[in-house]
Amino acid sequence: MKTIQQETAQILAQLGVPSAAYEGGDLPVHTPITGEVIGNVPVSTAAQASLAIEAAHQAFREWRKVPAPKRGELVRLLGEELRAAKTELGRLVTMEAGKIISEGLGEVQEMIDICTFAAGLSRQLCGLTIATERPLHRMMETWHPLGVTGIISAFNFPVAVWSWNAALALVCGNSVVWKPSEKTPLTALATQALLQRAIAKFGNAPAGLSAVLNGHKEIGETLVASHQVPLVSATGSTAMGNQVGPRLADRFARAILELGGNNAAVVCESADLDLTLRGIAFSAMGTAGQRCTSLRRLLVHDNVYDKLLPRLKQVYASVNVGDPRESNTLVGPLIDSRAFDSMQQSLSEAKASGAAITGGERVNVPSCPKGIYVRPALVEMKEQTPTVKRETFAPLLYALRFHNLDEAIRLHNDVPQGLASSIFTNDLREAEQFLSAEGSDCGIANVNIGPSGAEIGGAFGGEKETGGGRESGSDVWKLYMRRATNTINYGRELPLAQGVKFDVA
Ligand code: UN1
Repeated sequence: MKTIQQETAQILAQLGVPSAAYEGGDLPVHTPITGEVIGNVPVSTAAQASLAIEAAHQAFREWRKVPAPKRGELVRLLGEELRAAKTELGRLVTMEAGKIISEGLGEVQEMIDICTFAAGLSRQLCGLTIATERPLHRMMETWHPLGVTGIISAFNFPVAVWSWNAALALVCGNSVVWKPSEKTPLTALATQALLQRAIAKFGNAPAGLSAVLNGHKEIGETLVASHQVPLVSATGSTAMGNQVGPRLADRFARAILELGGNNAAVVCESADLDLTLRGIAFSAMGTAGQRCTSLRRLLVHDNVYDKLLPRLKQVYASVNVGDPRESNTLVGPLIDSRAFDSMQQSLSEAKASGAAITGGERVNVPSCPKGIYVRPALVEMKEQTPTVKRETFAPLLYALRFHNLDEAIRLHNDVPQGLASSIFTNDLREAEQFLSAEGSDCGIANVNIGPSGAEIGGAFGGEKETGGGRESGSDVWKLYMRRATNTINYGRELPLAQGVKFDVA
């Protein structure tokens, strides 16, 4: 039997990562599966970060001249590399982030999908032609490449979030510099190696087009401070966004912020409870509750609460928690002991406010004694306390009763975050009210599916403390480009707009 270190090294070698990139460095990488060290990654200094940004800036100056559909060809090639390496990269996501196998593979699928999307998009970066008020004039919009795109990503989607940003940035004519989470540098190195393979097949992409900078906060700070980086896309906690957002605003750079969520499901009286139960289970317990979009608040109509909750408790008590590499596991480990501590802190606060708690205790997984495994917690609250309003990044679901939809929507929106939301109902009026301007205040609002597991084709992100950014599909590409409005006079006169007269001759 291979050790977990041997397996990690083997996958990294297969994906083209040289051993010097993960051996002998000073950033230890712990697999949450067993708590063991599976790599020691050299960290970049702030000076190295500045050099990489300078190289990316020079690369941008060349890349912006390459026709967009040609740039799309590079992203298509990246998609091919990802398809070929799906099993290995998915497995590495499992090893480094602790996701179950199908979620590790799903993360890579999300990368493949955004590459397909972006390759098609590379022929559709179109601007409007706008009617002008002046004769023999034409007005139009042109979209130009923006510059170096900085990407700061979190441990829980260690590679997909990079791909949402990088695939769009590259077809838009930008270069990319990536600071991954210090908890997941190996998957970042592997992804960069796959991009390098695609670049080699592409043939003539400028050097420095993409960089990965492993390390700590200083790297992110360098990206945020650099005048050569006109856009930073940052995914992580609201506290991180609070550091990044104002500094970018200070130098008038663009920010795409995808920060904390506190996502709810509203379960109405008419809901299909079988479907609701499955929707809740995946959203609340999938990825061990460590998605930005994880379901954390369950608002249930008084008339169905006592039917739904006992069934849900049964699911919570019986769901398989364990080694994410086992095929029957649905809930893998927490990322580290800090995640466990913050979960326990929230549980004890909830208890003090009179909550009834099912689960939440450590689960002993004999083959992984140092991994942090926990039974997901279902917490029946009397009211929406400050504890409920705070995001706890763990498998923790607060349940609350409501009596009518207006009250449910009030409770739903009464938190600082605004990422994802959902309603379970078979009543058209209720569904439409929830989706209306007076309904959910989130960036994502779903009917009869949970708040998590968004597809790449839509714009992803949310309001309020979630940061307001959007990534991935729809027309999000516009955030990665600069818009020029062009007015062209093809006549011999010079009529001024608004009828202004200014005759000097
Ligand atoms: C995140 O947790 O930061 O909607 C992203 C989802 C995934 C992305 C989550 N597609 O759950």
